[in-house]
Amino acid sequence: MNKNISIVGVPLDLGADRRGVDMGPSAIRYAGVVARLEQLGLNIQDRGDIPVTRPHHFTETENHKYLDEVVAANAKLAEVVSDIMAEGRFPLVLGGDHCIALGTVAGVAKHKKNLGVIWFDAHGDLNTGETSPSGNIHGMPLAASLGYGHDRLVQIGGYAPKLKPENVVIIGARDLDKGERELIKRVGLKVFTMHEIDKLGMARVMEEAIAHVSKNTDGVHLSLDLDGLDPHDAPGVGTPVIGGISYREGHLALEMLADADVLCSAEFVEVNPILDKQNATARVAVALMSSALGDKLL
Ligand code: NNH
Ligand code: MN
Ligand code: MN
Ligand code: MN
Repeated sequence: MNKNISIVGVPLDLGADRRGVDMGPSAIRYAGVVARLEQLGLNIQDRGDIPVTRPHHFTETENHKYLDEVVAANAKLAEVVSDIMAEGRFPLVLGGDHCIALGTVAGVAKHKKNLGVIWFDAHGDLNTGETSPSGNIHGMPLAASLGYGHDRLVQIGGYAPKLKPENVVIIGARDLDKGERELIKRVGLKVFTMHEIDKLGMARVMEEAIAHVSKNTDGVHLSLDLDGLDPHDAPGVGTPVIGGISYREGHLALEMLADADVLCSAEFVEVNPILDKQNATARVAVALMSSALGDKLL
């Protein structure tokens, strides 16, 4: 496993309706991410935050809220993440709402022609401007990374598509919009909904998921939306959905991922300290990062 980790924060909340997720990077740092990962014997470099400009007023472009600001921040993020990869380090990106996956994936996939992705989320993030019920870009990054949606999102980083559908799995889905279900069927995406997790158990789901994303890929990116967890364990998220993955199941999933030793990059998104209870969600995020990066209980 790559022991050289570079942390980058993205204080951006314009992809979502609830304000406050822009404070996610601060909350996760406050929860002790650097010290916790250093304890694992990792070399941690904190590169600070991507500069994000405050909008002067609300804008909406063809059912995309704050398209200019989202594109600008993600273009910068893609460059920084690509630089980290070029240095042979592991990018660990702290969100921010999930629209930042546009930039992270663009930066990572530049160096991995067959990138595998584990998308841990209550949602599919497979909307386009045509299908989105909200106009929020955080519901679109997986579609855009696969080449579907607004050209300015699809082309972040200057190339497209970033991902092949057969290299992606979604885990934890329980709130999929109509257009998202259609895209899943059309491109044949592998999705482990809560139904499969309940029925098969997390261990079996992760065995299958890891096998799926490791086949014919040259690295795996973990995109973890904290709303994939149950709101009981991760209350500080903008769009909580009951019936999610437990804290323990989340740990098991990421410990199995660490054991498989396939990750090349990761991002933890949607931590909203305003909606949180005493920074619990940021602390859960740090605990899960630690599991994903090799924490052993013994
Ligand atoms: N599917 C909804 C939308 O596109 C909600 C997306 N919200 C998320 N996604 N938090 O992970 O607006
Ligand atoms: Mn998401
Ligand atoms: Mn979500
Ligand atoms: Mn653990």
